[in-house]
Amino acid sequence: MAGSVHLYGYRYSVYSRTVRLALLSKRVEHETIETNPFDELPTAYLALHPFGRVPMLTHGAFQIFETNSITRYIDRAFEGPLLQPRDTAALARMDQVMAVIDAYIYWPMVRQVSSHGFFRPLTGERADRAEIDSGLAALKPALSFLDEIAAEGEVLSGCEISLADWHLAPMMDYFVRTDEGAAALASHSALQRWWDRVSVLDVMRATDPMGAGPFDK
Ligand SMILES: N[C@@H](CCC(=O)N[C@@H](CS)C(=O)NCC(=O)O)C(=O)O
Repeated sequence: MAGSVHLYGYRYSVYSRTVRLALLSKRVEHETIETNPFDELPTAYLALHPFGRVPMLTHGAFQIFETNSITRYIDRAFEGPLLQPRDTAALARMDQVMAVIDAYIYWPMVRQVSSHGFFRPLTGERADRAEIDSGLAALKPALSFLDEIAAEGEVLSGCEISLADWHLAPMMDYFVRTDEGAAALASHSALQRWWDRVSVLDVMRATDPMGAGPFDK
């Protein structure tokens, strides 16, 4: 498949950052088109993404949405370091971690704890303590699960990067900006070790949504 690559994403979106991390890891030249899914979206966008979310990727005439489909596509379509383990068990772990993140982690970590504990105070919006507490409670089994996975070492080792790292890292980055999130992570030692290694990588810095650079290459 030939053609230029366009990422429709929103600067503060964790899933958009996941795709950018995959693109940067593979050194794929791309253009980012800032698309705020919380604003009214253009009809042309909705025609391509009927669910009105970000991210969406186009590569030449090909277009695809759903983050885990996009990142797997990027890994297969472009040269560069492999982001999916060759080993069957490790690949299954990667798939499992990404599915768990989507099903059980995104909402409490991002939309509850980080939104109410970090974003709303930053922008002067009313934050709801009950949302933070409910998110933290929901995350207890999820953090234990991730800690076991990190300790097992097939993925989330902090050494061999896979798509599971890029699925989780943007969410963790917001979570640890809250006192409660940082404390919760610190009580899961293998997961904390993973974060200590991953959070300092150049691609993480280059995609920091709160960094000085605009949401571009
Ligand atoms: N299942 C989608 C989820 C994408 C998603 O929820 N993106 C958020 C931004 S991180 C969004 O577009 N939210 C807009 C909304 O909830 O209306 C994927 O994996 O790409």
